Amino acid sequence: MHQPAITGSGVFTPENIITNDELVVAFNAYVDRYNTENAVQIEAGEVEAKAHSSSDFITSASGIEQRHVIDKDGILDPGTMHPLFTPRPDDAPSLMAEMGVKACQQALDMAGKTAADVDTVLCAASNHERAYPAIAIEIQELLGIQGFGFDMNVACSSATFGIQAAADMIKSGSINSALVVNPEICSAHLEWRDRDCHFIFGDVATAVLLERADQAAGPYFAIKSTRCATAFSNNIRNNNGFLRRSHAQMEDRRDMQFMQNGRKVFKEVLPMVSKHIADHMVDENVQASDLKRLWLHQANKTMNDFIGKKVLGRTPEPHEQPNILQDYANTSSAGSIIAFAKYSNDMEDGDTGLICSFGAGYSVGSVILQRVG
Ligand code: CO8
Repeated sequence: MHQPAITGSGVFTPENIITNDELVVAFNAYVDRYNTENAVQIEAGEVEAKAHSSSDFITSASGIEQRHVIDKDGILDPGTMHPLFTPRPDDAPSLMAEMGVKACQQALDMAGKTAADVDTVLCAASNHERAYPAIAIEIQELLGIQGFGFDMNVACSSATFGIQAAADMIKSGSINSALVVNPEICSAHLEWRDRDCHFIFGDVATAVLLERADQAAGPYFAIKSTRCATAFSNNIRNNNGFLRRSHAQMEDRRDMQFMQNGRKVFKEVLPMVSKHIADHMVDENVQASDLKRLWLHQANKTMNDFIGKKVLGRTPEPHEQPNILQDYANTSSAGSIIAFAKYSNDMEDGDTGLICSFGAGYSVGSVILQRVG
């Protein structure tokens, strides 16, 4: 059995930022327009009036202050309320592949490696912009990697499930290295016209390079153990899919975008995640006092505060459980990897940390890491 390690990480951050205030101004303009257009039906009780959103609510309910997006103009146009991307011909790189390549290149540079050192690309994300060919294979082609690639989707847990899949292949010897890449264009499947969720998501791409530890060119994080779990729930759901035409459901329907029962998710996922991490630590003989850092999924600050306190048995210091959601919002599978990429370079030889992601499915994945070098 070979020891797998994370030897490099990368984050591609889109330049455009939408602050909560900007988002709320656009949303409230849309609401006013909607209520005016539907004034007669609202008056007759046939249509429900929409309510304004508020920056204060967003910050206090989620901890999110802004989000990065690929297209800002479409989202903030009250007549559009979703991003607008120029269609690309089949012989041009797709958007997800382009973002993914940028994150992968950073991970390779950090590890001091090139495409020639990589055997596999796993594109692990919440959505893939087409059914086939796999985005992973396109990234493989754009980077000039030999070997193979495939796409996988476990919603917000895609990155940790991808790390487990790649680490297991390295352990067994079927591959020596893999790029696990998470291009998340959350803005395109968020319903920006729904005040319950319009503030939740942002766009980003992350990547980690996994290699056999004995092939690392510099300091690395040994992957000591991984654990994945799922339990079916309809509380986070998106009904878009290839059967739409067959169901005669091509219209603009609410359930074709991200939908969630946020309160239920909160109540059900927190105990699941806390127990998952606690069991994983017990089985691997990791004490709370051994953990120098928690890189948690970035959905909600209150959720992370709760999980951090449960895991450490006390309120974590900010540097022990870094949050990035105030700047990025929820970026689905990429969130815990942004936290890891931005807050791991100061770890010292022998330090232990834990990545944990959780979300739709329900799904939860944890990765115990130890710094070497
Ligand atoms: N402005 C003002 N008031 C508001 C707003 C708003 N924008 N939104 C809601 N309110 C009101 C509500 O109407 C409600 O009013 P009332 O009390 O009168 O009924 C009140 O504020 C409280 O509303 P909520 O109960 O909804 O508020 P919460 O405190 O529960 O906070 C959250 C809402 C922040 C959404 C919270 O429930 C949460 O974070 N839940 C967990 C979310 C989570 O982790 N989801 C994970 C999903 S992500 C995932 O798995 C990946 C899926 C794939 C990616 C999809 C990309 C698009």
